[in-house]
Amino acid sequence: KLAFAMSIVLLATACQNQKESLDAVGIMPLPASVVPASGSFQVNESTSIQISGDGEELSFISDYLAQKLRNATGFAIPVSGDAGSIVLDLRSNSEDESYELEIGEEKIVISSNGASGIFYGVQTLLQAFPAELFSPNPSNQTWEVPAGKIVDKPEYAYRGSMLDVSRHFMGVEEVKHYIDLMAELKLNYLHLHLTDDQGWRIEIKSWPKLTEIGGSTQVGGGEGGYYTQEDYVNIVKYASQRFITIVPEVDMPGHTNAILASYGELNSGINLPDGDTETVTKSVEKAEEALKKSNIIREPAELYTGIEVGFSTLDTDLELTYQLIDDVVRELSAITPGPYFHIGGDESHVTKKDDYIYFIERVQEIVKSHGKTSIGWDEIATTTLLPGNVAQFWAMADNAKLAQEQGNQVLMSPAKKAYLDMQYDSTTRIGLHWAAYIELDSAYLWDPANYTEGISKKDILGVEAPLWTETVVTRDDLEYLVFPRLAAIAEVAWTPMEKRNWESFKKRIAIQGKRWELRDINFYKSPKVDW
Ligand code: TNX
Repeated sequence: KLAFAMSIVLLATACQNQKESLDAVGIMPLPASVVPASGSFQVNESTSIQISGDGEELSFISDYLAQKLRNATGFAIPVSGDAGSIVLDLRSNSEDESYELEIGEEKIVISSNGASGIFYGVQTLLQAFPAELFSPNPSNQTWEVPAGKIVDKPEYAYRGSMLDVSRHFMGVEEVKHYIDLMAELKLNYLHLHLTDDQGWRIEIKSWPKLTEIGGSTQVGGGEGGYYTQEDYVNIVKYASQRFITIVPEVDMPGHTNAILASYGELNSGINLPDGDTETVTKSVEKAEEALKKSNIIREPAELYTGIEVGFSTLDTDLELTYQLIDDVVRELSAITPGPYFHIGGDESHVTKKDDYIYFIERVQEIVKSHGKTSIGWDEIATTTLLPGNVAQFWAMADNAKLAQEQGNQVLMSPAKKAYLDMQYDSTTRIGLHWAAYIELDSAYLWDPANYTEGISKKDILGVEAPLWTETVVTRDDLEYLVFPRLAAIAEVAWTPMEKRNWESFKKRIAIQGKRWELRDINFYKSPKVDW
């Protein structure tokens, strides 16, 4: 009996020890190095935060950390420049994203040469606590983190996601909610797909009808919406405090029906949403003939609320087209502090090849003249790219190669792995499946540097997971498609390939699932995981 009781005690201690080890707390994405030590740090009524270093960024980060600790624990958690038990040590002010996190029994120190590094150290620290730390309500329990040391840095510089706010509009609060969840996964770029056939979502003061008319509907015929420039500035600021850079996209020359519906004088009439490819091609030929023969009467296209792609094009011969683009790029660049401007360039099926090339090369110059670097979907690599511009690989390996051969980098978003709008399996209630069904393991098990012939690590700027929203209407819909796959993509982008491991991910994503559940974040409970 005694032996039995003792073995229970031993087992209990063993379990507890195991639970308390820093490499078993479920850090997402997995850090480059974790060395557990014995003992733990406990947050209590005397815990405080000390900041060492200057700047608005550091004070934002310390408040961010204090707020999360206060919410869950109910303790005061004061912040000061004097002594404290949790030290945020910003050693210089570079762009450095790497950090060290040392957890001792008396003290926690997060240090980095860059504010973003400190922010990532904070994210890691929060995940080292029991999952209840993520609950919006205080709970009565011991708040311990296991001791040890983490040294961490990202594998890729660009770790992103995209929201298509054109097909279904998402308000400022929804975008901020998404930014919060991205930041926890150490993602650092949010690409906003601001325009498409179904809707124009950003105020342009010199072309007001883009939003008045072009922003007035969406897929399914709902009321649509748009961001004022003030809203956009607000999003940019909220994101940048969380070390996320906004990349605005204006998709062109295809995917432009909303423009052509707003300003008839830009419409060549090659803009016919109905019919199969053959009918469309014939109609295009007819429209072109009419254009050549006569002074065609330009009139606005009809607003479009379906989900076909590839039927619209800007008129690449028309000077007014470039006047519009110059104004749009100028106004949007002025309120975009990040380096990139995304010019779309995908699926321009009714733009003639030569016209497409002329157009993309000219638009790259416009973007450059406003101080930005162009990113475009992989089709833009069929044109001459300006140095430093980026091709976003989504479907065509040949295009990725064309970019690489020109000495330009590739952003990896292969539709078969990284598309968040792809269904998990044939029973998923929303989403599409033209590229693949993407289960959680499939989203995790790939190596960007070994995915496409001829594209290796040095050619890759980073990884981005786009969410197209043809079928995404509510916040619940969004969360269901995004989670847990966004965590898989975040780890693909953050953690070196040789450190990644599906078995480890599986355990950690179950813990991450608890953190989401406590905040009512809807996610797909993949049968591959023991939740
Ligand atoms: C293709 S991916 C598109 C989008 C659609 C998406 C749906 C890409 C560059 N273009 O217009 O929304 O498929 O999955």
